[in-house]
Amino acid sequence: MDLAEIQAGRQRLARARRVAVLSGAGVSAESGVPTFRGPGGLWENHRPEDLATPQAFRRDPALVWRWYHWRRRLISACQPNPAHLALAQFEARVPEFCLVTQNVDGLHHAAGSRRVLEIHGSLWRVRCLGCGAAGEERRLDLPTPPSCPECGGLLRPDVVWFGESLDENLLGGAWRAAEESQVMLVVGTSAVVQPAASLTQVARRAGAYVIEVNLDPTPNTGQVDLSLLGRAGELLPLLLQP
Ligand code: BV8
Ligand code: ZN
Repeated sequence: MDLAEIQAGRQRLARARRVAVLSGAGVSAESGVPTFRGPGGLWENHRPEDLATPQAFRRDPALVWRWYHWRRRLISACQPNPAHLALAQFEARVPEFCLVTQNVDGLHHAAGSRRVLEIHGSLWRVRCLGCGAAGEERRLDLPTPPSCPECGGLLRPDVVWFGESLDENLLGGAWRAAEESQVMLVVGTSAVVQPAASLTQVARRAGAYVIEVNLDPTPNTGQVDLSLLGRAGELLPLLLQP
C-alpha cells in the first residue's frame, strides 16, 4: 500500500466541495455480501441471463424469486462495514455530494448515507407486474413470489434487470453528479455493467480527478488519475478521514 498515493487522494477529497462516488458490490464484500463476478460470486453457479432478466422471471418466477429470497435472507444478517461507514461520515462534510450505487443491498442507507442514488433499485422493494404498485417488502419468510395486496398480481423485486432501462431521474441525477464533480471516487466495481460504468468517463471528460479503489484492476484502471488496489474496508477510512 502506497501511503504517498493515499495521502494524495486524501488531500484531493478533503479539499473538494463537489464529490461524486460510484460504488459496486466490492464495497459490500467485507460485510459478507457475495459479489457478482469472481470467485464465490453470485454469478459463479448461474448465468446472469438465467436470473437477472425480465424474460427469466416471466419464464420461471419461482426460480428467480428464490434467488432473491436467498439474497434477502443472507443480506439481512449483514452489517455495514468500515467502507460504508467512512462514506456516510465523509458525506456530512461535503457541500455537494452524491453516492451513486449499483448495489441493491441497502447497506449504504443502513450506514447512514443519505444522498444516495440506487440506480439498480433495491431488493428490499417489490413492484407489481399487474398494477405497477411498488413498495418496501422486508419480510424474510417469502420463499415464493408474493402477490400484490392491491390487485393480486405477481410481485417482482424492484431492481433493474439486464435489458431493462434505468429510472431516468436516477440516471440523470447520477450523470449530473459525475459531470459536476471535482473529484469522483469509484469503488468496488468491475466496471463492466453499462450505463453505470460510463459515469467514470463522464466525470473524467468534465475534468474531475478520478480515484479508483478496487481489489483488482478494471477496464477503467488505465483511465483514472489515481488507482488504489486493495480492500475498500481498509482504504476508504484512510482516504476519507478528516
Ligand atoms: C440497459 C440486477 C438500456 C440487480 C444487475 C444486450 C442486451 C441488453 C442489454 C445489454 C446487452 N449488452 C450489453 C447490455 C447492457 C447491459 C450490460 O451492461 N451488460 C454487460 C454485462 C455487458 N446493461 C443493461 O442491460 C442495463 N440496462 O442498458 O438498458 C437497454 C435496454 C434494452 C436493451 C438494451 C439496452 C441494466 C444493467 C443492470 C443490470 N442489473 N443486477 C441485482 O439483482 O443485483 S447488474 C449487477 O452488476 C449488479 O447490479 C451489480 O451492481 C452490477 C455491477 O457489478 P459490480 O457491482 O461491479 O460487482 P462485480 O462482482 O462485477 O465486481 C465487484 C468488484 O469489486 C470486483 O472488481 C472486485 O475486484 C472488487 N472487490 C471485491 N472485493 C472487494 C473489492 N473491491 C474493494 N474491496 C473489496 N473488499
Ligand atoms: Zn398490483
